[in-house]
Amino acid sequence: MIRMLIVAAMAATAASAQNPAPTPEQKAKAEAVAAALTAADVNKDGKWDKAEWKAAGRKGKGFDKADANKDGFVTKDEIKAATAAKAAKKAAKP
Ligand SMILES: [Ca+2]
Ligand SMILES: [Ca+2]
Repeated sequence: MIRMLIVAAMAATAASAQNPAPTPEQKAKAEAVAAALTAADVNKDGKWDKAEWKAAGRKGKGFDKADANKDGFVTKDEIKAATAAKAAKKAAKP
């Protein structure tokens, strides 16, 4: 398990160093999340605050996870990073 995580981490590092473009699956996921973000972005500031996040039916815990810089907003970039991290974690599982 640990070895697989290391391999996944190395693969993610190599991918970001050599090929910054996400996989089609990651891209589709990120776009789906971005579309959901646009729909839930009530005040149209291009990011989610916690109220908007919860209004979209998401859990507060997920918000805290996605808000990487802890500024109280989740941006599309943070969504992308969280989606990629989730995909990498999933890929590491057998
Ligand atoms: Ca907003
Ligand atoms: Ca943030």
